[in-house]
Amino acid sequence: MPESDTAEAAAMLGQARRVVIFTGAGMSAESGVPTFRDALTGLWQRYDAHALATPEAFRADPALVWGWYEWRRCVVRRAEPHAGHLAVAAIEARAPHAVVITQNVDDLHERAGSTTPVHLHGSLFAPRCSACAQPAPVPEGGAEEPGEGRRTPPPRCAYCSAPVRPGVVWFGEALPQPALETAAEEAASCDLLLTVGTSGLVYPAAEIPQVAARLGATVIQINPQPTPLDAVADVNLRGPAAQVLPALVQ
Ligand code: BV8
Ligand code: ZN
Repeated sequence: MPESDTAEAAAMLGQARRVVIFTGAGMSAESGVPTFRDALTGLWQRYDAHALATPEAFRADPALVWGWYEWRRCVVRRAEPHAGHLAVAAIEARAPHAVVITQNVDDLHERAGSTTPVHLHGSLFAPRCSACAQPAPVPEGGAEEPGEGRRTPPPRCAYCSAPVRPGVVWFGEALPQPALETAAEEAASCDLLLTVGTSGLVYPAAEIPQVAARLGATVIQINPQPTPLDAVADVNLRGPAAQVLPALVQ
């Protein structure tokens, strides 16, 4: 990746007044949290993430779906934020106004010091009742590396004893309105959007960088691979988040 691109991106970032940092699963990859499309490694690989991350899958086999999320929470608990997460927190602290908008359901941005990232797709750490929506306690520990795609029966709601579900947004479910509204407002009013580690394929989240570009914001992309966001990026930094992000805040 040309040094000049990194220097140009760092200069743009240093002059920006209102910054959005939009992150996807690639942001967590170097912390050892598999990207969504790779989130079915090992013994889970017989399943398709897009099929498993749905209300239908949970209704059909709550123990399988709950077991998958338990395993993912266990992976996140063992993971550490990397230098890229710390760089994002530094950008937030330095810019006159900055907000992290993430599609990720892990807590690595929080653990790196980012203040209140907007979670468009919920969190692994906010289970709730599948019927009355009461928040449920986060189970201690998580499934060890699963055996046969290890089934773990979900806990029962303390109020209505319906099964507890993961606090994430599944395919076919609406995104939380407050998060979506905040994200849309921030994208519409920012002068720079930094998109990191997203394939830009999942909607409506994928509209966020497009709104910013359409309304004249500078868009910087960090991704080792080409994505549909190449078309709107003013600067395309072809590299991994943990390497590229720290170079932007030196
Ligand atoms: C909804 C939580 C309607 C669960 C997730 C048009 C408009 C609206 C909806 C649709 C539409 N077209 C299609 C839809 C339906 C669907 C959709 O978008 N489908 C896709 C597959 C086409 N959208 C929905 O269903 C949404 N709901 O629209 O509901 C509605 C409205 C009103 C009322 C009722 C219903 C809900 C979508 C949210 C689904 N939940 N996550 C969980 O995690 O289990 S999405 C999930 O997939 C992730 O959160 C993530 O957002 C997404 C994957 O995207 P990425 O984050 O980009 O990750 P990915 O693995 O794809 O890519 C990783 C990238 O990182 C790659 O580019 C790679 O190159 C890069 N990378 C790798 N290593 C690194 C790196 N980058 C930097 N550094 C590295 N080291
Ligand atoms: Zn309940």
